[in-house]
Amino acid sequence: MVLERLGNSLRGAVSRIRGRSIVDEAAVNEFVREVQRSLIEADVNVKLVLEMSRRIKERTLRESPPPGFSRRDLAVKVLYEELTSLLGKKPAEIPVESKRTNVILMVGMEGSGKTTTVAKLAKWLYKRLGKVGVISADVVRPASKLQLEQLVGPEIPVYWKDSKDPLEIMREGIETFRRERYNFAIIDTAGRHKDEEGLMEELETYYREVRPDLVILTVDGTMGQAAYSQARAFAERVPVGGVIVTKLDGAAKGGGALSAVAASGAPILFIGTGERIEDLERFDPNRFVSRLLGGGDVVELAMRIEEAFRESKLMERISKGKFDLEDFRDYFKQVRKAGPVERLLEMVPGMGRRIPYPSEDEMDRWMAIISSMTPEERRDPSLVKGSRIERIARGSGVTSKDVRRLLKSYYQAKRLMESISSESRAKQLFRRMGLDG
Ligand SMILES: Nc1nc2c(ncn2[C@@H]2O[C@H](COP(=O)(O)OP(=O)(O)OP(=O)(O)O)[C@@H](O)[C@H]2O)c(=O)[nH]1
Ligand SMILES: [Mg+2]
Repeated sequence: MVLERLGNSLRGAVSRIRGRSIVDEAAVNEFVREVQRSLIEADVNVKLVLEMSRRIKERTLRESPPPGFSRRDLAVKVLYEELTSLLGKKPAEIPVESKRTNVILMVGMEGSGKTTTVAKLAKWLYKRLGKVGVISADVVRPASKLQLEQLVGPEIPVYWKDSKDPLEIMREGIETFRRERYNFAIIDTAGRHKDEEGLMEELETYYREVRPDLVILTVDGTMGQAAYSQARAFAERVPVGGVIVTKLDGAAKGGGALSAVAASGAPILFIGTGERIEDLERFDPNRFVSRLLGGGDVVELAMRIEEAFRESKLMERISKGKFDLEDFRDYFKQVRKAGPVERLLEMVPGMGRRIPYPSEDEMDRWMAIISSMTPEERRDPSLVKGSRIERIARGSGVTSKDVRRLLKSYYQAKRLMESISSESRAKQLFRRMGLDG
């Protein structure tokens, strides 16, 4: 498993705080210190660690856990979220055009894993997205052609020619793959040091002359937080579209490398997790952190807390009779975002069973209608009548009948939610009295 040590110590911190009976400030401090130690050991930048631990502490102590959850649970959820944002936002897209040969230029320091990664990526793309050719343009190390051929196997052609001019090889290689309508051409280049000005200039020339669709930088994961200045140095010279952090298998400093690359602003596309051709994984901070913390358990906890937060906020508004069209819209936005309908309708207990769920088209219309209202109308739906209905219908490109239908659904939902909310309050009361509602 990637980042074994870091994962172990973070999981240790999580299980210790979850095992405590009382989670007070001292316990949170202890938890945060343990997390700090784990991250610093993995070579994450001290400043980043301090900022992050301050946020964990503050959020865990300040936010109040939603009903049914403890501060323990909250601490774990906050850790999950903060680690995820330490590693970047969401997985970056691989920009590809379907109708022509996409050219990818692989760059990176000497020995960072360019050649190996070109082969891995070629295989990855070949399996999923079409025909892939590889261009061996490393004239410093001509053996890299053989290295590539051995790695990619017979399905993926390697273009090479006996020339001292890398640009000539690149151009002719691209031309060849274009003619044969390949979907991708991936160029392997020679390793270069960021302080070797001449070589960096050469890289700029490659970029200018070849105009690749995507420049990918390989960064050696064993270098830890030094990855930051490396990623920056390359990005200052050529537009780096994505980074592949290599050698994360067994890299003690891998956490440092990943967070440093994320901090440099470049999206991490993949990680390299071994020497074999299949050891390449798409990088998604959420999934990565969830695995680091021991799998679905923690993520599920985080999601349940998130839902409980939303639900309790909504319930509070409902019980105060404040459920307005903005809440109505937020509710459906949430429903949509989180996917499978059945699960979501449980967000408000009982709601799914009693409100007919709108079709996607209808939901689009509802969203458009609500957007055409003024904020006052959204907050006080009783204002929406007469000529206002016609204005809103015109503004959102629907009929006034549609607007009336939306209003009807809203009032239905409001009544229903109010009755559920008083029912559940009655249930809570019964439970407190020792009766089962
Ligand atoms: N364990 C492990 N080893 C890797 C990984 N990626 C590359 N390597 C190894 O790192 C060494 C250098 O890899 P190359 O692909 O040759 O690196 P390069 O950047 O092309 O090197 P130059 O062309 O000399 O600049 C090789 O021994 C690879 O097998 C990885 O993800 N995990
Ligand atoms: Mg190489």
